[in-house]
Amino acid sequence: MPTPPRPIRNLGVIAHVDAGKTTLTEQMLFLGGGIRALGSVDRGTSHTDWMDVERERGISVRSAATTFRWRDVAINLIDTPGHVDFSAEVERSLRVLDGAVLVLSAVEGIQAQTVVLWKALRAMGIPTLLFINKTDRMGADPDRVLEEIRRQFTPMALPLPERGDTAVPAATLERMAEHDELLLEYWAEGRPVPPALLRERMAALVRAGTLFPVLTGSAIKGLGMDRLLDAVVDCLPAPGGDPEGPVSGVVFKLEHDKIMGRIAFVRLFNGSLRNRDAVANATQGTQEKITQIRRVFAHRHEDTGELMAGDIASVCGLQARIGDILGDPGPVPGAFRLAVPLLTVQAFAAQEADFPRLVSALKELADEDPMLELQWLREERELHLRIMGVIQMEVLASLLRTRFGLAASFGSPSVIYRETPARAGEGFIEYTMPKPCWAVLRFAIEPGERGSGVVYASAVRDDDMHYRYQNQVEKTLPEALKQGLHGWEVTDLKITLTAGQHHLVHTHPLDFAVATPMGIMNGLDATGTTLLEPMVDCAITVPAALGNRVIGDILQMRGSFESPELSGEAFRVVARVPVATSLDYPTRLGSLSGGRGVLSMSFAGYRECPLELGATSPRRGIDPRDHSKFIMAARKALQA
Ligand SMILES: Nc1nc2c(ncn2[C@@H]2O[C@H](COP(=O)(O)OP(=O)(O)OP(=O)(O)O)[C@@H](O)[C@H]2O)c(=O)[nH]1
Ligand SMILES: [Mg+2]
Repeated sequence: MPTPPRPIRNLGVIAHVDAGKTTLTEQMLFLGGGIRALGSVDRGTSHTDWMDVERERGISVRSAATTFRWRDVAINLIDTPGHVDFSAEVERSLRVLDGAVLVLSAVEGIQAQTVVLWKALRAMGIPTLLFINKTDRMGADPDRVLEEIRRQFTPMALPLPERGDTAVPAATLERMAEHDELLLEYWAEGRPVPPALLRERMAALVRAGTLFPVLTGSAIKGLGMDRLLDAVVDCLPAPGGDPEGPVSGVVFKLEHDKIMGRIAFVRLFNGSLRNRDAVANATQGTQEKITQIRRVFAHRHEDTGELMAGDIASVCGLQARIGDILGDPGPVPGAFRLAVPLLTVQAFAAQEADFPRLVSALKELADEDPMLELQWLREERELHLRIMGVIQMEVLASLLRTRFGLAASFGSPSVIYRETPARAGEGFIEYTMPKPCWAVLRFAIEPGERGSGVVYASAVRDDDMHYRYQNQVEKTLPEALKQGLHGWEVTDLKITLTAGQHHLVHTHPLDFAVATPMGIMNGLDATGTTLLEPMVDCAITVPAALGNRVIGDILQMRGSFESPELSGEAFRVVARVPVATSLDYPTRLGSLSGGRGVLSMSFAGYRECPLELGATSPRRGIDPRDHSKFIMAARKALQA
């Protein structure tokens, strides 16, 4: 029986857009013998950017997973996209990594998305190597970037000593000694540390997430690649997990194959899977059947027939969605939210006759990627999707064309607002008619802090309202909060169930699911709601002469900014602006600055917005405030 090659590294390459991740990946595949000839992102021939739209645009859109070898270690490498529109891909990949290479440019240094990614890596405790790329470019200054990293990220970012190095800088040793007792002894006694010991302690500190080795090089010229790969093998952890244990895995990526259909990329944390195994999909509550397990190399795959704990492979036969958990959810790390879709957009078929095909194509795409949250309004014949940005729209159009042979277009995107209670208030519902039914609920609703989401508690005793009815209220809340007074999702609030009553005879099992939306809407009517709009942080760099113009733009977009900086010929400012007013700013800045402006954006949460500057969304379905109609519809839906 074939056993997967061990040891393994599950490695992610992560960075701001254009930092050189795919170029670096190409070099690693080449050195690892995975490919015979180097491809290039600029000529559209790299191995991991294989989608048409990736090759046309020269950016990565999907995470790509491939395996190669370095010093007898199998490296499962995930090349992630850097563009913020595709943050969801990064988010999904982060869940399955044991280690990461965070790439920075030796010219641009830390960029907006680099900060976001660094925070995510630290929050998830993923051991990280830092690679300062593009040292061949004019204006490259790796020392300055290292200083930036130390100042903004961590003082524990240390240049990795060369293998042959015997003397480690005293400052480096001192830093390490703060976290390592053995090294502390050497340092205190002023004794030189044997190089082998030093390397071993260093690796241990990296694996503990305490130390962050910094390497430099040029991916395009293939400089610094061997050292980086050595560091991956020497310093980053091998996966744990017991192949004999109960199965536990997660689907982090889906591909579509003309013959095989849906192919799921699975990282297994525990247990083993084999061809023809049945496996429980814990997320969907279904049983799935595996038809084939493959290991993916740069441009071929091998039918390995088996996947063992700690490893990554592609699995055919599953109907899973991205993010689904197979088997035991216990060992699977939670997902770290990098971004949420901020825009909604309507899709149109170029030929009216293609509408039904467009519906089924988008259903298939949304089934693979739940983030799209496809809404099909049958009566209106409308299709709405949630997206991160305009580039994602182009990608969807291209997918519809290449995979489904469909010509489709999208309307102009509109912002997804939210709502939050304007003040504290109470919601009440007595659902006792038309019989048979009995559910009485009283809620206290209070505004919560920005970003706090929905906090729910019950202050009702079991005797008054059976706990399974209380559970039903809690389960119904997300649906009840999907549309507030202005049609947007209601968030940042505290809801307390202060009173509730069931009836021993009259209460029907689903009465509280019908009553909850009515009680909540009654409460929102009492509190009123404030509109919230999504914001982005923009780091803008332009030639000094354009500084005033940019400040004017920021104010006009209803933005605010902090301490603009002038260094030499460059004007730099960090601004926070509404998504609604800044959608086309990348294009506007481009033409204003003749392409010399640099702009990076990252999501900065939601903030209050006057209703007249925002928008309302038409209600879908029946308003729970229209009790008789709502009750009829809800009963019918719940019975179905
Ligand atoms: N001069 C120089 N250019 C590089 C280097 N590495 C990458 N590039 C160039 O930088 C651009 C972006 O490279 P990619 O490898 O596509 O960057 P990426 O990080 O994968 O980009 P996304 O996946 O779209 O976020 C291309 O034009 C590369 O040729 C390098 O070391 N030196
Ligand atoms: Mg790329």
